[in-house]
Amino acid sequence: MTEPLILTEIHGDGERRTALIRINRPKQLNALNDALMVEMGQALIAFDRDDAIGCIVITGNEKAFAAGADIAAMAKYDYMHVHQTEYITRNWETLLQVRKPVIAAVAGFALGGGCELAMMCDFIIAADNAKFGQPEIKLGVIPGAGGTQRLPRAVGKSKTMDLVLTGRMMDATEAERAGLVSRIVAADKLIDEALSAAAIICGLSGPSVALAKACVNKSFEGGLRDGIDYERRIFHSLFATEDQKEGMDAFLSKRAPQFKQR
Ligand code: DAK
Repeated sequence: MTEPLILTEIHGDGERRTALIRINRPKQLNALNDALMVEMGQALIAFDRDDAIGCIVITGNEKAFAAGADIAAMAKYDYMHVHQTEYITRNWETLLQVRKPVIAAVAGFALGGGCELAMMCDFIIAADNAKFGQPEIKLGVIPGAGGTQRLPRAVGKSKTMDLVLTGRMMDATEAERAGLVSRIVAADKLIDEALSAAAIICGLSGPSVALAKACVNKSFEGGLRDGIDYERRIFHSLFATEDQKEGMDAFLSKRAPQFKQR
Protein backbone atom coordinates (compact mmCIF):
# COMPACT_ATOMS: atom_id res chain seq x y z
CA MET A 1 0.00 0.00 0.00
CA THR A 2 1.28 3.47 -0.82
CA GLU A 3 1.60 5.99 2.00
CA PRO A 4 -0.89 8.89 1.94
CA LEU A 5 0.75 12.11 0.78
CA ILE A 6 -0.84 14.11 3.56
CA LEU A 7 -2.11 13.15 6.99
CA THR A 8 -4.92 15.03 8.68
CA GLU A 9 -5.92 15.29 12.33
CA ILE A 10 -8.53 17.26 14.25
CA HIS A 11 -7.49 18.93 17.53
CA GLY A 12 -9.29 20.77 20.31
CA ASP A 13 -12.49 20.28 22.22
CA GLY A 14 -14.41 23.50 21.70
CA GLU A 15 -17.32 24.17 19.36
CA ARG A 16 -14.84 24.86 16.58
CA ARG A 17 -11.66 22.86 16.28
CA THR A 18 -8.35 22.94 14.47
CA ALA A 19 -7.53 20.84 11.41
CA LEU A 20 -3.87 19.84 11.22
CA ILE A 21 -2.45 18.83 7.83
CA ARG A 22 0.90 17.04 7.86
CA ILE A 23 2.85 16.80 4.60
CA ASN A 24 3.92 13.17 4.39
CA ARG A 25 6.77 12.40 1.99
CA PRO A 26 9.53 12.07 4.59
CA LYS A 27 11.93 10.16 2.31
CA GLN A 28 11.93 13.06 -0.17
CA LEU A 29 12.08 15.71 2.56
CA ASN A 30 8.41 16.42 1.82
CA ALA A 31 9.12 17.57 -1.74
CA LEU A 32 5.83 18.75 -3.21
CA ASN A 33 4.37 17.14 -6.30
CA ASP A 34 1.10 17.57 -8.18
CA ALA A 35 -0.68 14.66 -6.51
CA LEU A 36 0.20 15.97 -3.05
CA MET A 37 -0.91 19.50 -3.89
CA VAL A 38 -4.23 18.18 -5.24
CA GLU A 39 -4.82 16.19 -2.02
CA MET A 40 -3.88 19.13 0.14
CA GLY A 41 -6.16 21.42 -1.88
CA GLN A 42 -9.10 19.04 -1.43
CA ALA A 43 -8.49 18.82 2.31
CA LEU A 44 -8.20 22.60 2.61
CA ILE A 45 -11.47 23.22 0.78
CA ALA A 46 -13.28 20.57 2.85
CA PHE A 47 -12.02 22.07 6.14
CA ASP A 48 -12.87 25.58 4.99
CA ARG A 49 -16.48 24.49 4.38
CA ASP A 50 -16.77 22.60 7.68
CA ASP A 51 -18.49 24.74 10.35
CA ALA A 52 -16.83 22.67 13.09
CA ILE A 53 -13.36 23.86 11.96
CA GLY A 54 -12.12 27.31 12.97
CA CYS A 55 -8.48 27.24 11.92
CA ILE A 56 -6.08 25.11 9.87
CA VAL A 57 -2.41 24.33 10.57
CA ILE A 58 -0.06 22.99 7.88
CA THR A 59 3.14 21.32 8.98
CA GLY A 60 5.78 18.83 7.84
CA ASN A 61 8.08 16.86 10.12
CA GLU A 62 11.04 17.79 12.31
CA LYS A 63 13.48 17.58 9.36
CA ALA A 64 11.48 19.30 6.64
CA PHE A 65 8.39 21.40 6.19
CA ALA A 66 8.98 20.89 2.44
CA ALA A 67 12.30 20.98 0.54
CA GLY A 68 10.64 22.43 -2.55
CA ALA A 69 8.85 21.25 -5.63
CA ASP A 70 9.76 17.67 -6.55
CA ILE A 71 12.87 18.08 -8.67
CA ALA A 72 12.68 14.48 -9.91
CA ALA A 73 9.21 15.14 -11.35
CA MET A 74 10.07 18.60 -12.66
CA ALA A 75 13.31 17.61 -14.35
CA LYS A 76 11.33 15.99 -17.19
CA TYR A 77 9.03 18.94 -17.89
CA ASP A 78 9.52 21.18 -20.93
CA TYR A 79 8.09 24.58 -21.68
CA MET A 80 5.00 23.32 -23.53
CA HIS A 81 4.18 20.92 -20.67
CA VAL A 82 4.32 23.53 -17.90
CA HIS A 83 2.51 26.09 -20.05
CA GLN A 84 -0.25 23.80 -21.31
CA THR A 85 -0.91 22.10 -17.98
CA GLU A 86 -0.73 25.44 -16.13
CA TYR A 87 1.86 23.98 -13.78
CA ILE A 88 1.53 25.52 -10.27
CA THR A 89 -1.47 27.77 -11.13
CA ARG A 90 -3.73 24.75 -11.67
CA ASN A 91 -3.50 23.21 -8.22
CA TRP A 92 -0.82 24.82 -6.01
CA GLU A 93 -2.74 27.94 -5.11
CA THR A 94 -5.95 26.41 -3.69
CA LEU A 95 -4.69 27.59 -0.29
CA LEU A 96 -5.37 31.16 -1.38
CA GLN A 97 -9.11 30.40 -1.66
CA VAL A 98 -9.36 29.42 2.02
CA ARG A 99 -11.18 32.05 4.10
CA LYS A 100 -10.30 30.57 7.49
CA PRO A 101 -6.85 31.28 8.95
CA VAL A 102 -4.08 28.90 7.92
CA ILE A 103 -0.93 28.75 10.06
CA ALA A 104 2.32 27.27 8.75
CA ALA A 105 4.22 25.42 11.49
CA VAL A 106 7.70 25.08 10.02
CA ALA A 107 10.52 22.87 11.28
CA GLY A 108 13.58 22.02 9.20
CA PHE A 109 13.77 22.92 5.52
CA ALA A 110 11.24 25.25 3.89
CA LEU A 111 12.87 25.72 0.51
CA GLY A 112 11.67 26.75 -2.94
CA GLY A 113 8.03 25.71 -3.30
CA GLY A 114 8.09 24.82 0.43
CA CYS A 115 8.98 28.38 1.40
CA GLU A 116 6.37 29.64 -1.08
CA LEU A 117 3.72 27.36 0.44
CA ALA A 118 4.57 28.66 3.93
CA MET A 119 4.31 32.23 2.64
CA MET A 120 0.84 31.53 1.20
CA CYS A 121 -0.27 30.69 4.76
CA ASP A 122 -1.44 33.55 6.97
CA PHE A 123 1.47 33.42 9.36
CA ILE A 124 4.48 31.26 10.02
CA ILE A 125 5.52 29.84 13.38
CA ALA A 126 9.06 28.51 13.10
CA ALA A 127 10.91 25.87 15.07
CA ASP A 128 14.41 26.91 16.11
CA ASN A 129 15.83 24.49 13.49
CA ALA A 130 13.86 25.99 10.58
CA LYS A 131 15.70 27.00 7.41
CA PHE A 132 14.12 29.11 4.70
CA GLY A 133 15.32 29.74 1.18
CA GLN A 134 14.57 30.09 -2.52
CA PRO A 135 17.39 28.01 -4.03
CA GLU A 136 15.82 27.63 -7.51
CA ILE A 137 18.56 29.74 -9.08
CA LYS A 138 20.95 26.85 -8.42
CA LEU A 139 18.75 24.64 -10.61
CA GLY A 140 18.73 27.10 -13.49
CA VAL A 141 15.19 28.36 -12.80
CA ILE A 142 13.61 30.98 -10.54
CA PRO A 143 10.97 30.80 -7.82
CA GLY A 144 7.73 29.95 -9.60
CA ALA A 145 5.03 29.84 -6.96
CA GLY A 146 5.06 33.48 -5.84
CA GLY A 147 8.48 33.63 -4.15
CA THR A 148 9.75 36.67 -6.04
CA GLN A 149 6.58 38.57 -5.07
CA ARG A 150 5.75 37.45 -1.53
CA LEU A 151 9.29 37.29 -0.14
CA PRO A 152 10.09 41.01 -0.78
CA ARG A 153 6.78 42.01 0.79
CA ALA A 154 7.78 40.02 3.88
CA VAL A 155 11.51 40.75 4.19
CA GLY A 156 12.22 43.66 1.81
CA LYS A 157 14.09 43.89 -1.46
CA SER A 158 17.69 43.58 -0.30
CA LYS A 159 17.31 40.36 1.65
CA THR A 160 15.09 38.88 -1.06
CA MET A 161 17.68 39.61 -3.72
CA ASP A 162 20.38 38.12 -1.48
CA LEU A 163 18.35 34.91 -1.02
CA VAL A 164 16.96 34.58 -4.55
CA LEU A 165 20.19 35.46 -6.36
CA THR A 166 22.57 33.38 -4.24
CA GLY A 167 20.18 30.57 -3.30
CA ARG A 168 21.45 30.62 0.31
CA MET A 169 19.28 29.59 3.25
CA MET A 170 18.38 31.73 6.28
CA ASP A 171 17.86 30.29 9.72
CA ALA A 172 14.89 30.89 12.01
CA THR A 173 16.54 33.79 13.86
CA GLU A 174 17.30 35.66 10.65
CA ALA A 175 13.81 34.90 9.33
CA GLU A 176 12.17 36.28 12.46
CA ARG A 177 14.37 39.38 12.47
CA ALA A 178 13.46 39.98 8.83
CA GLY A 179 9.72 39.60 9.48
CA LEU A 180 9.08 36.35 7.61
CA VAL A 181 8.04 34.42 10.72
CA SER A 182 5.88 35.59 13.60
CA ARG A 183 7.59 33.61 16.37
CA ILE A 184 10.25 30.98 17.02
CA VAL A 185 9.78 28.07 19.40
CA ALA A 186 11.78 25.02 20.43
CA ALA A 187 11.35 22.31 17.79
CA ASP A 188 9.63 19.91 20.20
CA LYS A 189 7.06 22.60 21.13
CA LEU A 190 6.21 23.60 17.55
CA ILE A 191 2.92 21.76 17.11
CA ASP A 192 1.72 22.66 20.63
CA GLU A 193 2.46 26.33 20.00
CA ALA A 194 0.70 26.31 16.61
CA LEU A 195 -2.31 24.48 18.06
CA SER A 196 -2.50 26.96 20.97
CA ALA A 197 -2.53 29.90 18.55
CA ALA A 198 -5.15 28.08 16.46
CA ALA A 199 -7.28 27.36 19.57
CA ILE A 200 -7.35 31.07 20.39
CA ILE A 201 -8.54 31.81 16.84
CA CYS A 202 -11.17 29.04 17.04
CA GLY A 203 -12.66 30.70 20.14
CA LEU A 204 -13.24 34.00 18.34
CA SER A 205 -15.92 35.16 15.95
CA GLY A 206 -15.36 33.24 12.69
CA PRO A 207 -16.81 35.96 10.44
CA SER A 208 -14.64 38.71 11.93
CA VAL A 209 -11.56 36.45 11.79
CA ALA A 210 -12.15 35.66 8.09
CA LEU A 211 -12.71 39.32 7.27
CA ALA A 212 -9.65 40.45 9.24
CA LYS A 213 -7.63 37.95 7.20
CA ALA A 214 -9.12 39.30 3.95
CA CYS A 215 -8.21 42.87 4.97
CA VAL A 216 -4.60 42.03 5.88
CA ASN A 217 -4.24 40.16 2.58
CA LYS A 218 -5.56 43.21 0.76
CA SER A 219 -2.74 45.28 2.24
CA PHE A 220 -0.24 42.61 1.28
CA GLU A 221 -1.44 42.15 -2.27
CA GLY A 222 -2.49 45.61 -3.45
CA GLY A 223 -1.85 49.33 -3.04
CA LEU A 224 -2.33 51.30 0.21
CA ARG A 225 -5.40 53.41 -0.72
CA ASP A 226 -7.30 50.41 -2.12
CA GLY A 227 -6.47 48.47 1.05
CA ILE A 228 -7.67 51.21 3.39
CA ASP A 229 -10.91 51.67 1.43
CA TYR A 230 -11.48 47.92 1.52
CA GLU A 231 -10.79 47.78 5.26
CA ARG A 232 -13.25 50.64 5.91
CA ARG A 233 -16.04 48.89 4.00
CA ILE A 234 -15.44 45.61 5.82
CA PHE A 235 -15.21 47.40 9.18
CA HIS A 236 -18.58 49.09 8.58
CA SER A 237 -20.13 45.80 7.49
CA LEU A 238 -19.12 44.06 10.74
CA PHE A 239 -21.56 46.33 12.58
CA ALA A 240 -24.30 44.23 10.95
CA THR A 241 -23.20 41.10 12.85
CA GLU A 242 -24.52 39.75 16.13
CA ASP A 243 -20.95 38.95 17.17
CA GLN A 244 -20.02 42.66 17.10
CA LYS A 245 -22.91 43.50 19.42
CA GLU A 246 -22.02 40.58 21.68
CA GLY A 247 -18.26 41.30 21.68
CA MET A 248 -18.70 44.95 22.67
CA ASP A 249 -21.50 44.29 25.13
CA ALA A 250 -19.42 41.56 26.82
CA PHE A 251 -16.47 43.93 27.15
CA LEU A 252 -18.59 46.65 28.74
CA SER A 253 -20.25 44.09 31.04
CA LYS A 254 -16.82 42.66 32.01
CA ARG A 255 -17.76 39.12 30.95
CA ALA A 256 -16.46 36.65 28.34
CA PRO A 257 -18.22 36.97 24.95
CA GLN A 258 -20.46 34.16 23.66
CA PHE A 259 -19.91 34.41 19.92
CA LYS A 260 -22.65 32.95 17.73
CA GLN A 261 -20.61 32.87 14.51
CA ARG A 262 -22.96 35.28 12.75
N1 DAK B 1 12.76 17.25 -4.86
C1 DAK B 1 12.92 15.91 -4.90
N2 DAK B 1 13.64 15.22 -4.01
C2 DAK B 1 14.26 15.92 -3.03
C3 DAK B 1 14.13 17.33 -2.91
C4 DAK B 1 13.34 18.01 -3.88
N3 DAK B 1 13.12 19.33 -3.86
N4 DAK B 1 14.86 17.74 -1.84
C5 DAK B 1 15.39 16.62 -1.31
N5 DAK B 1 15.02 15.52 -2.02
C6 DAK B 1 15.39 14.12 -1.78
C7 DAK B 1 16.86 13.88 -2.14
O1 DAK B 1 17.00 13.66 -3.53
C8 DAK B 1 17.16 12.65 -1.32
O2 DAK B 1 16.62 11.52 -1.96
P1 DAK B 1 17.45 10.12 -2.01
O3 DAK B 1 18.76 10.44 -2.62
O4 DAK B 1 17.56 9.71 -0.55
O5 DAK B 1 16.58 9.23 -2.81
C9 DAK B 1 16.34 12.87 -0.05
O6 DAK B 1 15.33 13.83 -0.41
C10 DAK B 1 17.17 13.46 1.10
O7 DAK B 1 17.84 14.59 0.60
P2 DAK B 1 19.41 14.83 0.82
O8 DAK B 1 20.14 13.53 0.87
O9 DAK B 1 19.84 15.83 -0.21
O10 DAK B 1 19.41 15.48 2.27
P3 DAK B 1 20.46 16.50 2.90
O11 DAK B 1 20.08 16.61 4.34
O12 DAK B 1 21.86 16.14 2.54
O13 DAK B 1 20.18 17.91 2.16
C11 DAK B 1 18.77 19.68 1.32
C12 DAK B 1 18.96 18.55 2.38
C13 DAK B 1 17.37 20.24 1.54
C14 DAK B 1 19.80 20.78 1.53
C15 DAK B 1 18.92 19.08 -0.11
O14 DAK B 1 18.09 17.90 -0.21
C16 DAK B 1 18.51 20.03 -1.19
O15 DAK B 1 19.26 20.96 -1.56
N6 DAK B 1 17.31 19.81 -1.77
C17 DAK B 1 16.81 20.58 -2.89
C18 DAK B 1 16.31 21.90 -2.39
C19 DAK B 1 15.83 22.74 -3.56
O16 DAK B 1 16.56 23.04 -4.50
N7 DAK B 1 14.55 23.12 -3.49
C20 DAK B 1 13.94 23.92 -4.52
C21 DAK B 1 13.28 22.98 -5.48
S1 DAK B 1 12.79 23.84 -6.91
C22 DAK B 1 7.61 26.59 -11.40
C23 DAK B 1 7.01 26.80 -10.21
C24 DAK B 1 7.63 26.47 -9.02
C25 DAK B 1 8.88 25.93 -9.02
C26 DAK B 1 9.49 25.73 -10.22
C27 DAK B 1 8.88 26.04 -11.42
N8 DAK B 1 6.95 26.89 -12.65
C28 DAK B 1 5.66 27.58 -12.60
C29 DAK B 1 7.46 26.47 -13.91
C30 DAK B 1 9.48 25.57 -7.79
C31 DAK B 1 10.67 25.03 -7.77
C32 DAK B 1 11.29 24.48 -6.58
O17 DAK B 1 10.77 24.45 -5.50
